[in-house]
Amino acid sequence: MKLVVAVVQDRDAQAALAELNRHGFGATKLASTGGFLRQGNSTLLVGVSADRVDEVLAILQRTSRVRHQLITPDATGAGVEPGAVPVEVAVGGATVFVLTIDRYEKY
Ligand code: 2BA
Repeated sequence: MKLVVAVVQDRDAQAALAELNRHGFGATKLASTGGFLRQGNSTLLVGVSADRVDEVLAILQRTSRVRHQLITPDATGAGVEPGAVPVEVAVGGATVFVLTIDRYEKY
């Protein structure tokens, strides 16, 4: 048994959930916040047998897009410095962790 933990952009989460459900995977969506941009994103939890992990990864790959975002660095958190230059960051598609689950119970 594996647990796929995937951080995706909010805009991609519904499509990912729909595809996961369509293919018979159970999933949970948690509201999360990126530590760098401090903006909302979605974390999907998908419990899956080890032999089907690649199917889940393929779904996440095709439903998650890379988007480019301009941010103005605020290193201290005290406010953007005058004259600070915006930089572009590429966000997404999906940041995925696959964990081995020792035990899975459902009551
Ligand atoms: P954020 O932490 O808000 O990061 C958004 C995007 O900002 C990242 O996209 C990356 O392109 C950029 N970024 C992050 N940290 C940076 C830094 N120190 N310097 C310059 N640019 C930086 P993604 O890599 O696609 O990550 C999207 C979201 O996935 C992240 O949102 C975070 O919520 C999650 N994530 C990414 N890597 C993670 C990790 N190793 N552990 C846990 N969560 C992670």
